[in-house]
Amino acid sequence: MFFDESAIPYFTASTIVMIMINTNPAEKPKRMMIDSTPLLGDPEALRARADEDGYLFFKQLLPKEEIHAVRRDLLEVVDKHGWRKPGQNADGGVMDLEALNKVTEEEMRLDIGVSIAAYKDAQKEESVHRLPHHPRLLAMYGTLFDREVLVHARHIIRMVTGHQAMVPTPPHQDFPLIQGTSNTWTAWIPLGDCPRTMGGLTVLRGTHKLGYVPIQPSKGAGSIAAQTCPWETDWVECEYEAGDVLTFPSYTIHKALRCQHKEMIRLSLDVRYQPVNEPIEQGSLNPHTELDWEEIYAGWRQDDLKYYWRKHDLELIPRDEKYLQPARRIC
Ligand SMILES: O=C(O)CCC(=O)C(=O)O
Ligand SMILES: [Fe+2]
Repeated sequence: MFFDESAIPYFTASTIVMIMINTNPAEKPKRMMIDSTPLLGDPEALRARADEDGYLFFKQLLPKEEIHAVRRDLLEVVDKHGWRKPGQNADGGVMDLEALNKVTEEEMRLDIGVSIAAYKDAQKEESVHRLPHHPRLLAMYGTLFDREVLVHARHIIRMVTGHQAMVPTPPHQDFPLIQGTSNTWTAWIPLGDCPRTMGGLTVLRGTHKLGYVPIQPSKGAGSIAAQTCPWETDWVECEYEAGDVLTFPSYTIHKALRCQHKEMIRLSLDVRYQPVNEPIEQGSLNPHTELDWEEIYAGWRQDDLKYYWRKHDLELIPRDEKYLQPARRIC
């Protein structure tokens, strides 16, 4: 060791080794998400963690089997459209990219990963609309908000594929896209195991404190990118398993990692939650596709979740286009 450690009292030996290895900041090893499950019984500590980090991660919040049931419903849709390689079990996500690449860019939903027609079929699946109301999710948000929880109705079903026109979701805040109260939280729910090489979601820790960050147009889901400053590098990552849940408030900057397995489909849900007594942008109660609720509900077996939000006296507010106008961020 050529450092005299006694001369640098604030550094431990391991810190010195880290500094020596990480001469290039771009190579800094990524921090992994902290599991907040132990805080679920301590609301104050849970809120303090959320306030500090701008995200909460819960290992195995949801039963794996329930996640896999939703996954299978969506893979059946993929199968119906002829894009899944034959010879796999019902959970297998290997795609026939040659078949999928026959779908033209105009026919694609590039924010999703499959065709407009297939996405409509996916949106009709009852299980997709039931999972967001899982008692374990409602209990977690009830603890976090300490108020009655409203589940937004517009769920996004990511069916991210290696279609030639797809690009990973760029860094963004959800606020300009969702609006309503900034106290709206996104749950990102992987529908299957999603290691980093599969392109899971990563969060820029602490950015919830920035407020609204000006946007630039971008390729990829949402079509907007938040501009980050050079020192904002604290991206936290995760090796997600089916049953894990990530959640963050709507100013937190996040993005998807690049999927390194082009032939695999990455299935996940984005679901939003907020306290019921705060304003909601009215579009958050519409389907995330060109179908009306009656068309979505047509094949459902149960009625309990149809128009569930109508039982609340909600403060509906219109969408404000100013948040989607490009502007430069001064760092
Ligand atoms: O799954 C993705 O690629 C994007 C998800 C996202 O941005 C969200 O859940 O808000
Ligand atoms: Fe997002």
